[in-house]
Amino acid sequence: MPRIITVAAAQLGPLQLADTRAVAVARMVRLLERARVRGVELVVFPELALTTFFPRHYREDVAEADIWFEKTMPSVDTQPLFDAARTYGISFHLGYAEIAVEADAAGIMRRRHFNTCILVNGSGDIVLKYRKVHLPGHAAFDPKRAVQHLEKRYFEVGNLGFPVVRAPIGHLSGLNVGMMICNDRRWPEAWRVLGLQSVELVMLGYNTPSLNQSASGFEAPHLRVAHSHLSIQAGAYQNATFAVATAKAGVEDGCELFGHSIIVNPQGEILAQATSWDDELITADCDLAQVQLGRSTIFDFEAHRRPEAYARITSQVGAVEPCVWSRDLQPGQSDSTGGLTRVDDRKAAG
Ligand code: ING
Repeated sequence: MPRIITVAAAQLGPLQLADTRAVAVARMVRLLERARVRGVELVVFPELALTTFFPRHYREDVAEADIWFEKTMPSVDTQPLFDAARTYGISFHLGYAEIAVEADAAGIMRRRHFNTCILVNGSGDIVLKYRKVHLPGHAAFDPKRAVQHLEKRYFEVGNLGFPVVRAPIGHLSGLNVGMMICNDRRWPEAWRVLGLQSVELVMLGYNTPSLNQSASGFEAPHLRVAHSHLSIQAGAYQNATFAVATAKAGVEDGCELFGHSIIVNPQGEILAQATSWDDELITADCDLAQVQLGRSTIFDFEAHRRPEAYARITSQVGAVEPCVWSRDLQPGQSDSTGGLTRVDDRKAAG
């Protein structure tokens, strides 16, 4: 029995500072209705889908930003979305700002703030939750920037890792699903942690300005979309997984976010792409058998990966200066953590 599921990226147009959650939820319910008509079983909504991208707004007192956070999920405002999904039997991914009362690393119970997404199945169960790990931008007001990007001010680093779960989705008895959020897509480590858990479909939402806001150099505008697609296509290909990447797009309070939501297959090919910067549903049939080619050949991790050469990836945070060449520097000696005894050699050595 082929495992083929129809999925959708439900792109949202702009949400203004003045827009209520009810406005966002009503638009998302309309997209769910369109998804039902097209036989879609899994819908991916964007990052921070319930509000404007508020990290562009500086608040001296961060507690004022709590108005943009959900204290419960579902809530009165979001219940219509859960109800519609249950009525249609559609699973959905939702990105939102989460306040959670839970212990921190020091064991202190407190209100914690995360950039979060959840996967809700057709029965309304929250199947998976992820909290954004890679928070771009800055924590303090930056006078040099045209537009602020204050995710480090309003969110803590996600503390759930990059989980994958095999869960019934639509008519499939099991689908290996994982999630990431926006900036995470630019970090190959995020994709690989999901790939090492045999993920078959990665869901991600994003809010990405169409113009570079930092004053740190020129970036041609066309590269904003190119880099986004490059990251998603590479991540999908190098981990033999499908990916659904959904934008919040359009001009929010004068700040332009690009759309170009895409659905990508395990060969890194774009199966569908949004063409507007507004509410738009794009769909694709995903034949999960397509993950096998990469997984059994080029990206057969068990056969080909060499973690003993990758130590820098988890032991280092920033880059270090390289060794300086000299005649007595042996070839390969420069990576002090690499070139360790290969696992096979270790086995041979007993
Ligand atoms: N947005 C942007 C993103 O990673 C960004 C921030 C844009 C970083 C362009 C670097 C370059 O797509 C979020 N919300 O992470």
